[in-house]
Amino acid sequence: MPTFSLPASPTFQALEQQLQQARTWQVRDLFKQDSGRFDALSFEGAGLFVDFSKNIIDRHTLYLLCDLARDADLSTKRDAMFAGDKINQTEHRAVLHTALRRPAGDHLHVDDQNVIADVQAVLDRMSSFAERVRSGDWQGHDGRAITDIVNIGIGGSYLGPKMTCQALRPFAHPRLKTHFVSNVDGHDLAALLPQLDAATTLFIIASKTFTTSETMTNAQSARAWFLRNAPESELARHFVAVSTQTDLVTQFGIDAANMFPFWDWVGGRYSVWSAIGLSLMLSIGSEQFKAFLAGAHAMDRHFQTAPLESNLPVLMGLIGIWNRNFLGSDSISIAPYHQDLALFPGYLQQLEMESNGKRVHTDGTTVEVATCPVIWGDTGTNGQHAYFQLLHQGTDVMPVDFIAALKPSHTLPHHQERLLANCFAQSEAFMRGKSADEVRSEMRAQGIAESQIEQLVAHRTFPGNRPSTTILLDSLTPATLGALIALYEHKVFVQGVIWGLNSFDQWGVELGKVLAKNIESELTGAPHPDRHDGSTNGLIARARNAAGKTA
Ligand code: G6Q
Repeated sequence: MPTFSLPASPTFQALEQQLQQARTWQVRDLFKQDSGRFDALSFEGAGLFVDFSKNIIDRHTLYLLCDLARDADLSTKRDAMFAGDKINQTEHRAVLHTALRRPAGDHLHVDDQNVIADVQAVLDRMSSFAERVRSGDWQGHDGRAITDIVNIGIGGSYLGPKMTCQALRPFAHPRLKTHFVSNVDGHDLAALLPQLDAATTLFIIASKTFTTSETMTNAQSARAWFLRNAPESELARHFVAVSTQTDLVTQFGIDAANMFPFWDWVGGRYSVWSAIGLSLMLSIGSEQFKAFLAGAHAMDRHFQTAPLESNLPVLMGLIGIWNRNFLGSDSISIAPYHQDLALFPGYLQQLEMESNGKRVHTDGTTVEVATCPVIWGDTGTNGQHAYFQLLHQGTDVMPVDFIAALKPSHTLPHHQERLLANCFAQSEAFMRGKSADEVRSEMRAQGIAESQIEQLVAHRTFPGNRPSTTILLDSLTPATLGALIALYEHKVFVQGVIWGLNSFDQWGVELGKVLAKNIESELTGAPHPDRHDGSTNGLIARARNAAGKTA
């Protein structure tokens, strides 16, 4: 299939013309002119409600953007992903995280193998293991039940499990504490180990390749710590693995019976739905984990079947293209108004920036337009008291994704109304702004002197017209969390298609890994100044001095 080029597409000129008009719009005026705007520009699917109406768009903009998606043959490319075509061309792999959430009994053949049956077989094994640990039937070496689960993994083998365990903490098993160690920095593991009792701790070594330096270093240190506290014969009760590499897992000393496999067609950042989600299943139980998968599957079905014009991931992706490539914004702030989603912005950083942070098309030619914006953010209301100043009055316009649940999972009075009021007020303020005249009359009403008003008026003016999208969940449950993550996954897919990228490789993380290996050998052995520049040699020398090594 030929690579799509955004500027060469038939609809590009029409969108450029639309942009000329859009530059004259004030969204607050569009609401006054069109009483049906909210209903026309908000959509529902898979249990989520998404309000796009505070973006700098009108109905015709969406119509043109959907034409752009048709130019790019989005539907055919989407169907190819779901069918298991090898769309990750640089790694010759299918991209089938969607198969991980399909119902038992479905069929999907990849290389003559029914992958749904394989997925279900692993899910069954995970479920029976999780239920044994949760019930206390799986015991540590002195006969006590497991109390602490430690997931050792990094990147995609860390961010998803940690984010989802936190998001679903109201569903967590009361006896099981879940911990995550990812950083090769020994401060990470060293801070955790004193809190653990080896006899009641279960380590999950989560690594697709089982060669990742950070994970293997932490796994070896955890193993050594365990063996200082328990006999080697007990290792099998306390270490399990999630990987695609049986040989490496057994070489490490983990029983193959305690390894939960997955497949090369599951990308790291799309792997929380696979056995990589074992820590989540241990925490919330297999039934809730299946509800999480079902929520994502509902979003998959919506993405596959809803018309482009009301398809949530399609519209979210296309409005992101409009903001990035036409209106020129270069970052998106993610603002979850739900404390349990505190790690969601960080999770999306990997999902979006590792997937679409690229500068060549699938055929190796250079992309002519800007690709993935910077993704960042923190929970509301905390962000309001920190960096929202810049979002309201800074020189750059940064779209915001607000995410909120209508019903809380706590029972404290007053909090929820205040939380939602803040969420809705922020999107209103970004859109509406406050004109100089409004500032003046407000200050006059407060009896402030004219001279003081004129001193302050520019400071107290808000430009407004700053775009945002609001995503509402009924409440944060395994099903709605699954749908929310899948919404963003498919948004990333849509944008990858429009930019003509392979969203499923990550060659950009390789160079640093190779250089780190060389430098490590120079920190432990002899230096090789011929390999480096003056700065890198200088830094290596300082580290060697600090460690007492001679030049
Ligand atoms: C994600 C990347 C990356 C990966 C980690 C961990 O898409 O591939 O974040 O998940 O590098 O890899 P392993 O699971 O192989 O240890």
